[in-house]
Amino acid sequence: MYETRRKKYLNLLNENSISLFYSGFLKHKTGDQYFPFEANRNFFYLTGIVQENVILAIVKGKEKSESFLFLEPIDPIKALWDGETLSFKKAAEISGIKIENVRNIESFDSFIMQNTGFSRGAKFGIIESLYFDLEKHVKSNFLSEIELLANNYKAKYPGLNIKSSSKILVKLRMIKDEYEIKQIKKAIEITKLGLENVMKNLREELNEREIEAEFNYILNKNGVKTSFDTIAASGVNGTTLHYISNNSNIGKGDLVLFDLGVNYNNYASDISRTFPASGKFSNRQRLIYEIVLKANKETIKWLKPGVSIAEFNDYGKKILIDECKKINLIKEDSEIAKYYYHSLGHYLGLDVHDVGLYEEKIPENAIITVEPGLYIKEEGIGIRIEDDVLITKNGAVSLSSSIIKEIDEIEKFMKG
Ligand SMILES: [Mn+2]
Repeated sequence: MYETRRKKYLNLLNENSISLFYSGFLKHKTGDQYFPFEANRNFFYLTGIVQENVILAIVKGKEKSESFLFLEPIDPIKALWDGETLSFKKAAEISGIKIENVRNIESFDSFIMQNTGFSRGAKFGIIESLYFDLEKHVKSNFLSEIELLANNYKAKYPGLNIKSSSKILVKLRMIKDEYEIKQIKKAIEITKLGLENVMKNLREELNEREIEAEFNYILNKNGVKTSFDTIAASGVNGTTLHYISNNSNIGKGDLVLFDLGVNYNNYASDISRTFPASGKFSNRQRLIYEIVLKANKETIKWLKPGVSIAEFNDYGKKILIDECKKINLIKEDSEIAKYYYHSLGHYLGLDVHDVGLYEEKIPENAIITVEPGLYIKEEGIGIRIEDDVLITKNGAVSLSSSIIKEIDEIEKFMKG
């Protein structure tokens, strides 16, 4: 599978090049504590390996192409403390890179030197370019680790062109293969179990964090983690889009908005549901909920390959506008901005807000979220309903259709 992905990557690449992908390092937290390790997503996409300080080198020569993996050998002393790291054999197995191409990371510099020169060792011919994954992630004037590294190579090898592989990876990652669809389905399945436990235990007298714990409990039991910080927002808190404090007491008659997901084998789900803490929607809540639900369902029905993200956004928004006019919440189209202030969805995959060429049309086998919402601060109502859908040639298929969202079904479930 990873070999197939590397082949696809090679097809979109200039020849006479070496592409370098770095798994990354543990990020320091404080004292002797580190943040949990997250492998660089593009590195993982091409290797399946989650371990720090591993380098993938993909060489595309004129005649032949090959992949190499560089990692630390197992350190028996370190292993006593932290457990064993991947053996070369295991790394070869996971990545599909042949064992003779899996090497000690200490030999990496000489590998680059040898293959970019004119020596007898340069078996791929003349190398003209080095590709790095140079996508900008942080809005800052500081250079990222990978930018610093690319600059170092530029200084060390001024004869080589430095190029970015990021856009090629975005193109590939936008379109999900069968394995990826399966992982996301699995992530959604556990999300469903978590949300059912939430519905079962939701009561007006709880604090938001207590109900969040009911979700986490199911995740823990299933050996998975969240794919992003859970939002469990009651009443007016639901109108703050990225409310993650989850520490308010739930009020009488409140709706509670949950926006949450599971990371399964490095793939994310991203689901939103809104439940009445009492188990019953009020008439007003019902009215607003049905509008959001309509936008959710009709947009999913309408979606197909070839529509643009802009058209997608407009389609769902138009439904919200029309329905809000009908109930006299707004008079002019533009007034919707007061009650709906985010976009309708995003690509989903290895990252919860996954990479995608947002200016291009939505391709077949993309997975996107559909998440309309309405937020009426003055009434303490925040509602969002979000599903994860697969774009097939026959239209969108909701992968989260088994997570209930009809009012009757929710009330019935919560009644037990
Ligand atoms: Mn989302």
